[in-house]
Amino acid sequence: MSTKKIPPRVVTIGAAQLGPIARAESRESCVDRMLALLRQAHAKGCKLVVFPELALTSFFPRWLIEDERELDSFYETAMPNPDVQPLFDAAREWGIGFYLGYAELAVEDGRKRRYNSSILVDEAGKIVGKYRKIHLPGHKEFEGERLFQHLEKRYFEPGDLGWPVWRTMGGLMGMCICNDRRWPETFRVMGLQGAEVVMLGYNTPAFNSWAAAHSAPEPEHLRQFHNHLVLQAGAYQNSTWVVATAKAGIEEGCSLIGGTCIVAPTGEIVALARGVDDELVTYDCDLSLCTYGKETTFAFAKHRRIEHYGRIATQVGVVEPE
Ligand code: ING
Repeated sequence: MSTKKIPPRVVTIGAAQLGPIARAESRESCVDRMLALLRQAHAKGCKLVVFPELALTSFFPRWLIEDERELDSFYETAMPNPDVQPLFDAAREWGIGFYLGYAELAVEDGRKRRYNSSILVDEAGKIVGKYRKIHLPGHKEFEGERLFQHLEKRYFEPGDLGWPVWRTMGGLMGMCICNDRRWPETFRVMGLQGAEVVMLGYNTPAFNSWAAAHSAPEPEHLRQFHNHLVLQAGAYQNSTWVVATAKAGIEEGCSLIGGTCIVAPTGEIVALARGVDDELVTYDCDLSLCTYGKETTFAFAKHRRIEHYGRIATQVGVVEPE
């Protein structure tokens, strides 16, 4: 049995967690905070840095915002734009790629389209690809009994770009956003494209405002357990690295979980943020570690039986037997 050694393909990756962003906080302030983390990442030899979901604003879906101009103020109408240009410039100067989550306001077919989006920028400061969040949690209409709203279904349309995987920065890389991580289909669609790194940002309230309003049981510790459970499962079941970065801390009175982490293709958490403020965690991710799982347990071509998977792609909700 030839013991051919797979040559290492190490990419040092940083997960750049952000603490709370105030409702009135400027884009400049957010970008300055991210530049400080990018500088730390540069000092640690990172080639890729993952920032959170909606990293340029407070998590505004927690509020009902009825004035359209005020709502528009939370979105970016161009990417890059003068506010984020310093991030692109530093990335190019230091040769570091990055993932940035933001609220996207696009005009397509003469109509305003609103998405919860992310971009992947390479080490030359070039936008490699864009992703628009597909699984939107929460609700569309104001729900008075909630302690705070979660109006992502009001402020965003479901993404229309699928889950692409790009060959960039020395590997096969894909993106998703927050709630997407709870759905195994997210990781599998990228796994079926050979993903070696799946990166994502998240804003996850520490407690469920609906459950709290209905005194339904959901202990806070479950939020962190479920966060890591789905990230580790996604990594293991698709033999890919997963980098997940929180916006954390008490943001406008709403507690957001931390738990920013880097997960190996084995499903093990190899780097974990300790606090709930701005914090960088890094790891030397050897992308060749994906190969073993992709060639054995999760050699999809060898083991998958798609003739039995029909319901997954053709049925939306539950259909119970008679
Ligand atoms: N936030 C949460 C998330 O999926 C949520 C919403 C929390 C849904 C807990 C279900 C359970 O982490 C975002 N922004 O999707």
